[in-house]
Order: sequence, then structure tokens, then C-alpha cells
Amino acid sequence: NALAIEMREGLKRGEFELYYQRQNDTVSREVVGFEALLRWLHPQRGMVSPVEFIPIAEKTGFIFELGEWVMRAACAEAASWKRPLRIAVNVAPQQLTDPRLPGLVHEILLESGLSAARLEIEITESSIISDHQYALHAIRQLKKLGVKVAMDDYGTGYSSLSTLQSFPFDKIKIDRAFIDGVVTSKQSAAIVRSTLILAASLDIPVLAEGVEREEHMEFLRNEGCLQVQGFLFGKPTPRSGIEDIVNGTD
Ligand code: G
Ligand code: G
Ligand code: MN
Ligand code: NA
Repeated sequence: NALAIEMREGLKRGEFELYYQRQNDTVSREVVGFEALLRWLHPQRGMVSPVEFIPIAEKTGFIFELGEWVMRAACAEAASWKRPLRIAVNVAPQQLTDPRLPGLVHEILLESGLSAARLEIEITESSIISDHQYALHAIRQLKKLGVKVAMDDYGTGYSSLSTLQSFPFDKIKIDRAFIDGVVTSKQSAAIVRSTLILAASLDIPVLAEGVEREEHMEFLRNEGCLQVQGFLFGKPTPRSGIEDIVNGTD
């Protein structure tokens, strides 16, 4: 696969970059953190989406190197901010089940000087399905370091009551697939509402993804959702686009 080879070269050549999307409090509307989202600016193909290259990186094992680069870049970036905002970093299933991950995160926290509590690692349900026991162990190791662990894309996989109950998540991110429908579809509204009730009973804060409209925000805030992320507050932007917010000069 041509992309697989070009990816290795591209990483060396500095073609990868992190974009940042803000996460806002539903009540104060203040920015509380950012999710780091990987972008590949290919010299000929232009911007390649992670939807295209992450699966290839996972298949070829390049995800370890790429994921390490992402973790390092995201932590260094957040450590440079004047405001102690949170940084959320996506970790692929293979990375979570890599026994080197907790040690690597520890090392990166030390070298960047980022306080562990500001780092939130986002994992998907597929990470915990492949090897339930090991995933639980890995999450516990990460939490021992003081980092937060969030369940990403909630609702799209095999999310169940028991998953939420048996894994010590610090946050649930409701997938954007359900958000657009909260004001138009009874089903979506019911799914989101019941997730919020369930999460509240387990004492886990919820962030809703894909919030594009003020009506979405209103629904979510009224139903007890604490945080939102989506085009309503901002698209993923390069570092230059968040400068004012992270340094408090906004
Ligand atoms: O940013 P965008 O919506 O294009 O991202 C598409 C998908 O790629 C999302 O599911 C997102 O979680 C994933 N993604 C973005 N950046 C990273 C990353 O650094 N690591 C991993 N594993 N996935 C990422
Ligand atoms: O799976 P994950 O949550 O990591 O993916 C985040 C992706 O969702 C990013 O690629 C980002 O571009 C996309 N995204 C973020 N906010 C919105 C939104 O409000 N609407 C839509 N359609 N996509 C969004
Ligand atoms: Mn994510
Ligand atoms: Na998601």
C-alpha cells in the first residue's frame, strides 16, 4: 500500500500536524479544553483525513509510532499554554493494549512537564471488547498516573450498562450520530436522555459531540449534559487558531 509507505516518510518530513477542537461547558459556555485531532498534509494529495490513514496505520503497525508522536506533540503543546486547560488525545485500540503505553505516557508527561490531570485519553469501545481484562488493567495503570480516561463515540458500538459500570471512565463522549436528531427524532432524544440519566447515576460526566446548533445546546444543557464539542463552538483548527484562548488573551 502506497499510503502506508508514504506515511512513514511523511512523519519524518513533518507532514503531520495536530488540529485542536474546543470543548465547552454547557452552562458557562467557557472553553474547558481541546481535543487533539491528527491531520496529514500530503504534498500531492493535500489534506488526508484520519478516517483514511488511521485504519492503514493500524493494519501496518505504524499506529504505535504515529500514536507516540501524537501523544508527545499534544502534551508538549498543552504544556506551553498559559491556561491549564485540558487536552484530550485519541488512543487507538492497539495502543491501549500495548503494554508499553502507561510507561510511555508517564515518560511523556515528565518530559513535557504537563500535569497528568490535564491529559484525557480517549478510547473507543472496540478497545475494551477485544480483551476486556487487559483493557481494564491498562485503564487502571493510566489512571494511577493521574490521567483521565474517556469513552469516545459512545453509542455506536456495543456500549452497554455493564461496560460503563465495570470500567472506571472519567467521562463519556456521546457520538455525534445522536446529536443532530435530539430536536427532530424521538429515538435520538431518547437515547441521549437515557445515556445522560445512566451516566448521572454512575456519577460520570458527559460530553456531547457534533453539537452544531443552539437548539442542540439547549436540549443538552436542560438534560444535564455538562460539556459539548462541535461546530457551534468551533471546528478543529491549527495551533494558530487557539493561541488567544490558551494564553488568555482572547
Ligand atoms: O478529526 P476528524 O473528525 O476528521 O477525525 C476522524 C476520526 O479520526 C475520528 O474518529 C477521530 O477519533 C480519529 N482521529 C483523529 N485524530 C486521531 C489520533 O490522533 N489518533 C487516533 N487513533 N484517531 C484519531
Ligand atoms: O471520533 P472523534 O470524536 O474523535 O471524532 C471527532 C471528529 O468529529 C473530528 O474529525 C471532527 O472534525 C468531527 N466533528 C467535530 N465536530 C463536529 C460537528 O459539529 N459536526 C460534524 N459533522 N462533525 C464534527
Ligand atoms: Mn475523539
Ligand atoms: Na466521536
